[in-house]
Amino acid sequence: MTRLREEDILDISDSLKEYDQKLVNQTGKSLAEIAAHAIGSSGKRIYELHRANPVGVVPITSGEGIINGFSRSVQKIIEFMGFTSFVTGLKDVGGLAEAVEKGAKVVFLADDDHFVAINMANGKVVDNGEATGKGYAAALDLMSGGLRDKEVLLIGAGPVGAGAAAFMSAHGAKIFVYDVNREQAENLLETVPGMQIVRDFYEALPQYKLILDATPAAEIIGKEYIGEDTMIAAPGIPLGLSQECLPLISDRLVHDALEIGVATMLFDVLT
Ligand code: PYL
Repeated sequence: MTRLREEDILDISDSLKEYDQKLVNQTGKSLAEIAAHAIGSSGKRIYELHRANPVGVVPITSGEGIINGFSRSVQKIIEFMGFTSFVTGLKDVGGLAEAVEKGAKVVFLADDDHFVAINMANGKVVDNGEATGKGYAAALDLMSGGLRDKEVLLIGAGPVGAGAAAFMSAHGAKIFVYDVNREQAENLLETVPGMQIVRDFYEALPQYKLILDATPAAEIIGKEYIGEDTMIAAPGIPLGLSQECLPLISDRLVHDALEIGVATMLFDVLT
């Protein structure tokens, strides 16, 4: 899992309203509506049922330690979704205890290997990777006007790619998957009926207008692959597009460091 840098999340808290509007312009739906679409539920219903339950975010010092702004960014995204949320004053075990004592129904916490949301009432655990994949696939479904019977190139068959594949398969997309680790792609085939493996990435790339880039590979897609109707959902950090692509695709590219993943985690763990 790529570890976010402070600069990746620096301005999340202050630009949520602007980002939400960008998502509405691109997909027709808000951040909350995309998250609800990702889990096939009604965001309004989840909000009405659970808005009274506080959500705790616990900073974790293990491994490479705290990322400045990470817990606050997570807390602000949850707050933007209309839920009461707080970052615990204590870290690690003390922080978890503090969250429980403060009545948190859901707790978010991340070390270098896992970022999870835990429903303290029923024990449900949602992983950021799978939720992010579902959230981005939902955004691509909305941005494209519906993935049913459309071909999508899925780059990356890890946890994010697997979450995306599950959503896209359930919504009738024809998925073609490439992973540099062929065995990982083959493993994913077992759980996603009908998906096909792409053998040569750069031979395949020009053939697809809909792309879900779920890899941490940077700048693997150059501007020669961006057509007027290319649409890309890119949960991968760093972004897989080269900088020269951005002016060509800006309004048809969905990409953020945490927002869609956290929003989908919240709705998923409460459902
Ligand atoms: C959740 C992000 C998405 C991409 N990579 C994942 C990552 O950066 N994981 C590390 C998160 C560490 C958080 C640190 C803290 O501040 O609590 N333990």
